[in-house]
Amino acid sequence: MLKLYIGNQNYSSWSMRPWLVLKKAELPFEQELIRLYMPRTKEKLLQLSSAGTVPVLQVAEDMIPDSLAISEWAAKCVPNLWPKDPADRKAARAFCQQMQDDFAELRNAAPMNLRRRTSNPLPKAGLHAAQRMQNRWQEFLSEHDGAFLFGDWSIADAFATPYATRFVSYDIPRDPRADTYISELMADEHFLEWEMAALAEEWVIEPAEAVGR
Ligand SMILES: N[C@@H](CCC(=O)N[C@@H](CS)C(=O)NCC(=O)O)C(=O)O
Repeated sequence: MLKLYIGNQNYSSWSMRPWLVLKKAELPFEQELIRLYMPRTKEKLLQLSSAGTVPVLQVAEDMIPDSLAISEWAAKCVPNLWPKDPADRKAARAFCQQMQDDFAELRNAAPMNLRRRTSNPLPKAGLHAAQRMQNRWQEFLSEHDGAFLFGDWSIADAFATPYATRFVSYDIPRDPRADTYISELMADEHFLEWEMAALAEEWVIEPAEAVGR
């Protein structure tokens, strides 16, 4: 049996990614939510793994932390979670790594907050990162037929989804092709299931709400 530990669904962009991957993989899993930024949160997270963060996937006695490591584990069970073509597969992996390491200006200027709707303009650095993000998406979209970055849905799209929500929440300007891609991700049945749970949450993380006010 698999168990995925996640953070608040309204805010935890890292948790959303492997959750989407496991859903697409049709691997049945239980989930347990650990409320972030509460007095005992860190202690609970450190009991799960030395990373001290969510997501964590429990596979029997093993604990796998990190959204990309969990996605790689799922792709061992269901290989078509990565694109078929070897060059695409390499590019998709590099893209996911970049989604983790890069774009901090966008993450900081527009933290994932699924309830949020604002049209206050982002600071320049955030806008610039958002443009770089769109350019990256368009690079892949223009090279492949289909609605997703590498044609069919792949882990790369799971890694793009939390960024796509920021374009909607913060009304970030986007090009028509990027807009179509964002709409596709936002209409995904599994994203909608996650979003519904997020919208039902009543917990508020003030520092995230204060950004861009
Ligand atoms: N690189 C990690 C990042 C995980 C991460 O930063 N998770 C946040 C929640 S979205 C967290 O657990 N924060 C709690 C903390 O750092 O105390 C991944 O991809 O899983």
